[in-house]
Amino acid sequence: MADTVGGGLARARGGLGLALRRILSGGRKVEPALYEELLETLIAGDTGVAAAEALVEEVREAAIRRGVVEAEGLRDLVAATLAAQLGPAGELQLPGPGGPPGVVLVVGVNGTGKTTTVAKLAARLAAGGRRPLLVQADTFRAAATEQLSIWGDRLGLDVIHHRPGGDPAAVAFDGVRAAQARGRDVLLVDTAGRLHTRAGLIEELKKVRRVLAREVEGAPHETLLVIDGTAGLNSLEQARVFNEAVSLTGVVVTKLDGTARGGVVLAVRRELGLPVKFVGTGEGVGDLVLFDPVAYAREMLAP
Ligand SMILES: Nc1nc2c(ncn2[C@@H]2O[C@H](COP(=O)(O)OP(=O)(O)OP(=O)(O)O)[C@@H](O)[C@H]2O)c(=O)[nH]1
Ligand SMILES: [Mg+2]
Repeated sequence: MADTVGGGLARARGGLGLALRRILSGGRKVEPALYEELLETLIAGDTGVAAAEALVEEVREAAIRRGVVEAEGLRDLVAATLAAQLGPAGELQLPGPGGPPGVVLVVGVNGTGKTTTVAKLAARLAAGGRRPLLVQADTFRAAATEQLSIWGDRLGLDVIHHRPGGDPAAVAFDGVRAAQARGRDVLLVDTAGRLHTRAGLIEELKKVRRVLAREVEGAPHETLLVIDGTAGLNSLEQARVFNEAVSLTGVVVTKLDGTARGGVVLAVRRELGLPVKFVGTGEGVGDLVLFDPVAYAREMLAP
């Protein structure tokens, strides 16, 4: 399984990583213009201005302390600073054996990769010995059930769903009951893509969350926002709204394959204080990588 960032995120070396390595090479001297370029490159890579400024400032201070004069000598400092600002790696926090079933609620705007991420997470959990149940609380699109059912067939996992137009919270309720009846220890709850600007849709999501919280102790144990890594910093605004509505525990950034905007992982951490838990690097079921900041930063900056 592509479980290390080095495998799955080898593409971090392209895009932002490549741009950073270009600046920090070629026998250049450390000078103000170089820090300017570093700053501009980070901002162009979607780290957000505040995160970029904080990172460059910290690198500059560390470089002075250590007397670094060659640009290449900055690589390790940039990698270490980036990793520190990204925080620790964020595995899923689910109840262990003997506890209630783990509940993972997956939310986000249209087309970010929620359904695919639910399938990928299920495969990962199953490979780790858990017994997941898929719950399709997207009753908005008829095709949503079919899409998740295809994944369920492929993975050999059951899918709980209702008719299109039904109440998503009722599906969540049935999901919990089915998990108990069938001895499943993790529920992965997919939801309809929704505009963060539509209050009614956000209320519906809150109701799904309330039902899960009422039916399972401590649930949802994870509420993951799926954002599209190519969509730019607009994702942060969405994240704030979802966070307020359903208390996010982490973020999954999808489509980080082949984007120059990988810096969004830093913006998420800095602006929202939320860990990026996983990164999607393709459409296949194995294309989900546990996000490890140290490995990610190293991968980006290693020669
Ligand atoms: N390249 C790439 N494509 C992805 C990734 N994750 C999802 N996709 C693709 O993005 C498209 C949308 O994925 P879905 O999982 O259907 O997205 P969704 O958020 O469930 O969409 P809605 O339910 O309509 O809101 C599909 O074509 C996926 O194959 C990823 O990490 N990388
Ligand atoms: Mg979907």
